[in-house]
Amino acid sequence: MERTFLAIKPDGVQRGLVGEIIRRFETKGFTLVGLKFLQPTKELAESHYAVHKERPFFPGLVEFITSGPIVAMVWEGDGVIASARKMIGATKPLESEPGTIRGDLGINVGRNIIHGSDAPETAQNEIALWFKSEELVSWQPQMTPWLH
Ligand code: 3AN
Repeated sequence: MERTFLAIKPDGVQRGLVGEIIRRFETKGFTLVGLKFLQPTKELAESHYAVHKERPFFPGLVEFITSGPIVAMVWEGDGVIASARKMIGATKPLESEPGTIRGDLGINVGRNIIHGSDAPETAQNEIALWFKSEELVSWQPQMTPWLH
């Protein structure tokens, strides 16, 4: 079953959006398999955003993501990587559609509330970076299978 890495960034936590964001993925029908609350180290943030190392916003991005606690999560379900990206919305909040997390809740590109893996390979790498395998719980909700 497909898995993705999602993280509620410091702005999402500071603004009290943790419950709202988790609710959206739960009610969509995805399954939570990993969850932790932590303040990332500089080293972890730099590894996570390594692809952006040469971009001008990289130092500010690392400083921001290490500035406060975040909620790191792994969610599971059919097509969860692409579906979560749709639910998150475009990177630039002014391009993100209403109905998406960023479209409904944010207006600033540097403070865009949530991160979601963009492809199967990045999902695998990000899950391994943020979670030990024993921190992930494989389980099936005991509900009508078509719901999930
Ligand atoms: P996404 O989070 O939608 O996958 P990426 O991977 O292009 O977006 O960028 C990673 C993060 O870098 C974004 N979530 C955003 O916080 C930050 N970022 C991207 N572009 C800019 C920018 N022009 N100015 C400031 N921060 C940016």
